[in-house]
Amino acid sequence: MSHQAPPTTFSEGQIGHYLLSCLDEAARYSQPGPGVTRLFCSPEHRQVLPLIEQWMQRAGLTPELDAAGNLVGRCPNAQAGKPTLIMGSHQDSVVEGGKYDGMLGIAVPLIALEALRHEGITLPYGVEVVAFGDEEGVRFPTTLVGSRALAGTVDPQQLEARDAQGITLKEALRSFGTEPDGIPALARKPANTLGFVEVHIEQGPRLEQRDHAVGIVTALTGIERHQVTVSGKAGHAGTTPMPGRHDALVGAAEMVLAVDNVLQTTQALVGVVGQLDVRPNAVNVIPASVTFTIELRSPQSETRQQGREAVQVALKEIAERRGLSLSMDNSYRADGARCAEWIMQGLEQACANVQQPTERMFSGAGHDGLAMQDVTDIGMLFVRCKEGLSHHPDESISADDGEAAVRVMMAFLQQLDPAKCR
Ligand code: HGY
Ligand code: MN
Ligand code: MN
Repeated sequence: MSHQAPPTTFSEGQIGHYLLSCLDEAARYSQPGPGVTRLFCSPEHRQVLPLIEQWMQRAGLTPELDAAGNLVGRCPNAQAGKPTLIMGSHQDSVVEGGKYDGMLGIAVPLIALEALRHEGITLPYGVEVVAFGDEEGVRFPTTLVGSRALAGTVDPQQLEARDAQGITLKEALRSFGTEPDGIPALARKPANTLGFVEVHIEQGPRLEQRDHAVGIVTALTGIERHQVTVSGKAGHAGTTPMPGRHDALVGAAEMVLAVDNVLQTTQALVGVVGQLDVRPNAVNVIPASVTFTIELRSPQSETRQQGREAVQVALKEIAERRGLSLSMDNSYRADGARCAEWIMQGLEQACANVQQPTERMFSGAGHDGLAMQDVTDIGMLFVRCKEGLSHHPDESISADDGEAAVRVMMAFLQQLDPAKCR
């Protein structure tokens, strides 16, 4: 498949359209169906890599697939071991997601580097741009394996997590052509890492309300995920008397409402029950068991703990009253992250240099910075998205806003003084 050719000049207006055409192309690498579905270590993940490799080469980087399934582009200075700025975002999507969540943060820094290269500008420090393999955590109950590999914080237990087909994350990496035993060696050295800066769509309405193309992120929310299993007793839907049934789905339904009630009534806590599976899932059988996920999000870990405990009490009461058994296992937890003041100020300076008004803002979404905070200072630049919509096929950004993000990153990269990072 021939890839979108770069523009001959990176003049006003050209960059935005080039960016959107690159992202349109990347979106083709998806399972069939609405929007984009490209999961970790999937055929679609494999198929999109040559396109990203080409973007990296145009930016003057050498691409390499690492042991954790990340595609990493490094410039000669980074390869030579100079202090390195890491940029990038995730290649994976949710199910029937949009074109921009993740992939925008891979394309923007690469086009910024390509445009600087086009202008004959070389940077005095190293740069890496990473296409992280797994940030959404849709295929496996765990996530951030790619960025945790760079931070040196992958828990070997994560590699034993199984997808819906029972394949472990470790097996999936091996079938993908990488060797997960090599993950520990991927850890970056804090002393040699200048910082991690990610460009991402806002996935919310505030930039539209402010009528700003870009925003500076101050902090990322903390997230925890739990797998709940409710077990009752299967039986014949027509002959089993209603009283005395142990219907796992009716119990789970009451539990889902109880989770929602905790979320609605606990200050500064948000979340969702996003996945629910019924067994045996037959039209005329009383459900024997139900598994569902609970996500709790808050920048304060005490608030998440308060919510978690309230949920546990509520679910236990429902299970006992309905004669059901219950398990609730924590499958993922990431504390919130604060962005570094020097990166926020650097991005603000860059926005001023390219006449982009901007303000600071909190991220209710999690990102790879939740893992990268363990190895270096982090920062994020948000880009306006239409109606704040994300995790939806209609996710969209304008060419002008995309161009604004590229120009901010070009200015940020040119003004960055490695001696003054921290
Ligand atoms: O779920 C999130 O916050 C992110 O989109 N992975
Ligand atoms: Mn997402
Ligand atoms: Mn994302």
